[in-house]
Amino acid sequence: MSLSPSFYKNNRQNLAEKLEKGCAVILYSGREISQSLDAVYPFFYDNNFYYLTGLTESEMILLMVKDQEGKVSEKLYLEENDPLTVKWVGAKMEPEEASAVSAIQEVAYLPEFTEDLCSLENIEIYYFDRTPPKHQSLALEEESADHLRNKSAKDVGPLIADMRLYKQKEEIDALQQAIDITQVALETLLKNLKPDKKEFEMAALFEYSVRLAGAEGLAFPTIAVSGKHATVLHYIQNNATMAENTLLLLDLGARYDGYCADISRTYPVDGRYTGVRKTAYEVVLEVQKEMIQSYQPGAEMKELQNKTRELFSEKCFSAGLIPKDHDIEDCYYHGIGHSLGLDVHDTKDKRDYTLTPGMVLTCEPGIYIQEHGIGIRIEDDILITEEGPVNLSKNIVKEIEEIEAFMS
Ligand SMILES: [Mn+2]
Repeated sequence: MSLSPSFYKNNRQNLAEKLEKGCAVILYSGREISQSLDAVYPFFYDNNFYYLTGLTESEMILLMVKDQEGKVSEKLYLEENDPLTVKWVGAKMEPEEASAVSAIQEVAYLPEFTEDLCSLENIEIYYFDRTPPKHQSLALEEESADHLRNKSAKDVGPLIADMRLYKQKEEIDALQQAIDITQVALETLLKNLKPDKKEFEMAALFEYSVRLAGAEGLAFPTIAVSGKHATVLHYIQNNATMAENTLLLLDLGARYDGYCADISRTYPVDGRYTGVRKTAYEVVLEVQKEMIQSYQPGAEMKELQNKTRELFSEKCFSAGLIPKDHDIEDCYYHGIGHSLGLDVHDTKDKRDYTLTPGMVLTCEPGIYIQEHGIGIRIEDDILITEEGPVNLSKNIVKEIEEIEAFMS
């Protein structure tokens, strides 16, 4: 998995342009984390490292230097394969393979990193990635730490976050693939949705179908929650039996070439929307459609949030779901959307966006009413363009008649 080498090369060039003269950037792919004895947690590479290299293995370092004249050089460092580890867990990438993926010409083994770093002259500013998680930050050798003493250290995270917020053609294609695979897997799930099954059967079926359809895995742990537990936003126990006359709230997504789909749908366990569940579903669907239309260039995330609140207040009251003086925050207590990309909640340090062409944002209004024991969320992934919003997940069923027909 990875996009074209020129994509990563361009990203590095764009980053280099943002840097001042006389600085170096040090990025690290991450380390394997021990789970217990000789078992390790599944490794997940640093997304900023991936964005600049396309590489997904542990213990890789990228060193970029912009000298006092503004000349940029880049070099990649890899762990050397040792024959015993190769026998047990397989070989890691060799320099020529890593070079082919990343379009980085100079590739060496890790011990050279310390040497190269310590021999840098006239470089006073060092950029590190301070994006969480902390346990993935690079641990420097003592010599390197000595070399860096009295130099200025900066965070490269915000610079890369600014770039990642705007999606390029190849990234949108990857997101579309992730969404299309999510659709296929969701349809398999929907065909098998019935009362008396367990929530985890639905989650497992989705996860199996996603892999089968060609994704490398999940964008995030699948949420499959029925009935009254659906008022818990990130419920991932998924162990209840699904009852008749309840809804199943699904929040899930496939990951493709590193890019995440993030889709929510709320389906009737027994194939029919009835009673208060139907009323509430209609309200959420109406609000969602109206909000998608509001995803126009120039709109502010804060305004969109306020507008969602107002729409819900008005519609929930007129549908008889809540009393007039009810605080809507009791039933709608999350954001209308977030940026989507290599991370599901992409580019953490930038949440107050002005919507701009090239951004991909989720639109996910939801209501959660304790009194009725219901939670409903509908989420699509929206590309902002000059011509207005483009719903990348428009083919995933959400109209009542379509869903009921599909399940019958
Ligand atoms: Mn989301």
